[in-house]
This record gives sequence, C-alpha cells and structure tokens, in this order.
Amino acid sequence: MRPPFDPTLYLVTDTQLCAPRPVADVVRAAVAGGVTAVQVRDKGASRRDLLALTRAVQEAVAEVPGVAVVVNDAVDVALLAAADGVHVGQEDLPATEVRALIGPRRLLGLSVSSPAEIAAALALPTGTLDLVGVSPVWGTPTKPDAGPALGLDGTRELAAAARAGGLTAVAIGGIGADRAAEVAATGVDGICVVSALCAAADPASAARKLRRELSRGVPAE
Ligand code: TZP
Ligand code: MG
Repeated sequence: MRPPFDPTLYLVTDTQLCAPRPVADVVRAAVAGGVTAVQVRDKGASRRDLLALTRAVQEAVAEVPGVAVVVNDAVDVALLAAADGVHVGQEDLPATEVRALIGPRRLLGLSVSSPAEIAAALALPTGTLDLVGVSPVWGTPTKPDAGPALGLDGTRELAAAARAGGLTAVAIGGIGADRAAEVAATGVDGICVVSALCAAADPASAARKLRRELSRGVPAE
C-alpha cells in the first residue's frame, strides 16, 4: 500500500545550510552519492515556496528510482505535490489526524524523544505510522531546541522498542561521518542527517563517505 522507503541514509533539507546552492542541486548530488530518502524541511518558507521546493526536490531525485520524498509538517503541501509521505513532530497535527488526511498510500513518520513518546507512538492504531525519527542522538546547532541528547544507549533503547512494534526507526541529531558507524551499530534502520550533507562542500562524496561508514557499523543480524 505504501511507496517504497529505504531509510538507510535519509537527508533532511535545510535551505540556509545549502545556500547559496539551490536545495535541489544539493539533493541531486547527495542522491547520486547514495542518499536513499529525502525529507523537505524549511521552517521559514511560505506554503507556496515549500510547494515549489518540494516539486524541485522531486525532480532532482527522479533519476534514481526508489528515493522517497517526504514533506516535513505540511500535509497540504505533501498532498498537492503528491509526495510519498509526511513527517510530523510531537507539536504538529496528531498522527491519527494526519493519517486520516493522507490516506493509506503515503508514508507517515513521527519524531520521538523519550520512552513515553515511543510508547504513545506504538499505542496508535495499526497502520497509522510507518517510521519514527529517534532524536536527538546528540545535541546539534541545526536544531538547538531538540531537547536532551539520547546518546547511543537511549537511541538503542528507543529504536529497539520501535522495531519490536513493527516500525522503522531512524536516528537524527549531530550525526556526521565520524559517528555514523556507531549510530548504525545501535540497530537503527537508518540515519537522518542535515548539516553533514547540506553544509558539505561536496555532497556527493559526503554521501558516499556516510554510506561507507554505515556499512562498517551495521550489526550482524
Ligand atoms: N530533529 C532532531 S535533531 C534535528 C532535527 C531536524 C537536526 C539534525 O541536524 P544535524 O545537522 O544532522 O545535526
Ligand atoms: Mg514539525
């Protein structure tokens, strides 16, 4: 029912960190280097600009099959752009309401930062959520208000609970190539990065490096 979603290396866009390059150019290069999914996130953009940005990102990933494009927060924009999914935080529209709006054929992700939040996510009706973003692994200037760092142990705990409940778990917050392998080793399905790719001088080679580090860290099944 849902579009394919490969969580291995999930790029979350930041327009300011990509500048002066257009976000779509950074996305195109990062996808060529091994990014497997993209979330369009721009807190400052108008809905009109976010829609245009989403369409530009969709065009940028079109050359590589199977790269999902998810919109942060803006359900209307996701529907208008026929995006693959929506990602919401704890303060956004409730996940059950978002699911009612987007129907069964789109992905829905929710950010979780504590055992209580993952428990609440797992208590939602089956089929509401597809994935959770476990955050923040570490403090990050990209989102200074992200809350206390979970560290590797907290990340492992929340990811294990999510996976036991049938959800995909991705980790976000302060992850660069230097620490990607240790995050992968916690058992998450993938990592989300913003600055490691958006602020990279060469996003394609930065993505290749992240993919190499991730395969070093993947625990034996
Ligand atoms: N949610 C939790 S931390 C974060 C978001 C969007 C920002 C992560 O940015 P970076 O640059 O990968 O640390
Ligand atoms: Mg949000």
